[in-house]
Amino acid sequence: MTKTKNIESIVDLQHDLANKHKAFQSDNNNVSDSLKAQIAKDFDELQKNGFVIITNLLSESELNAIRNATLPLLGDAGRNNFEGVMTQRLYSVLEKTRVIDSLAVHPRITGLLDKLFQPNYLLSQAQMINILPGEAAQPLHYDDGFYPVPRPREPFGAASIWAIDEFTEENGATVFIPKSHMFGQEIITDRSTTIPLVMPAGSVVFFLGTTWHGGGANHSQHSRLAATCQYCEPWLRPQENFFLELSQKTLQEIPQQLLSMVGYSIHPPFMGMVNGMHPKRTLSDSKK
Ligand SMILES: O=C(O)CCC(=O)C(=O)O
Repeated sequence: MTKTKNIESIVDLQHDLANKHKAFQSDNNNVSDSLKAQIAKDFDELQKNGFVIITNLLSESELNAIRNATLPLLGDAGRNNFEGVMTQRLYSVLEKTRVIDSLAVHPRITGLLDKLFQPNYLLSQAQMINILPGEAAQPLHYDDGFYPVPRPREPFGAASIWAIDEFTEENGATVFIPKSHMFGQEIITDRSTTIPLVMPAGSVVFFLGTTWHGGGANHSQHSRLAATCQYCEPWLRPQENFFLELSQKTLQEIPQQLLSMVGYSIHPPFMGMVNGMHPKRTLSDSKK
């Protein structure tokens, strides 16, 4: 029989009360000193500019696997100029293919997320974005603006954009306003202070949910494919409803850390519960 826990005050409720399914902890014991140093350097850059570029993380064969699995799944172009009328977006990516799982939980990314957010932070959404030739620039925005809390403030979210094709100024590299994570409530439409994040295929830009950015115009003859993952604090509502999207088959196949990130985790003491229990208890078979 499990020992009964004694809650003396509200402070005790902030701790992990679960017996069996403890909070997901990134495996810091297996992180080498050089990886820790890289993550610390990336984090400093992120705090300074609101974004950090990490180059050449994916091999040519990984890039080809992502292209081969996702390009055939892309459908019509977007429904407005924010989605992009010349941009194809693939939603519910995790239910359709396993090829971006390792990007979502890449150690260079989770190392930064561990520093930014509370344990059991969540994936907020994942998408493929294919900007076609002729696309105009996307309106500037910041990604956690739908949480109605005035700026300046700490970010509630953060995101990665992975260059599956090379990002060039011509083909629609994402544009960013350096240091804009510190801006207040002003609405930015002027693009004169933006810079295009030119990077080789296989690189990623990671940025705060408060950093102003937007997709670039594609003046080239070729499409520009990217994979993007957005993350948020574990006490916020994610944009994508993974509970309705992901089948039991997918839940069995994805890595443990991703399972926690799509909502099979608890923000202590009870946020995320099912029938008073940890949500992992709803899983069939092995991960129960
Ligand atoms: O595709 C890009 O470069 C950026 C897209 C973006 O920021 C978005 O759709 O929210």
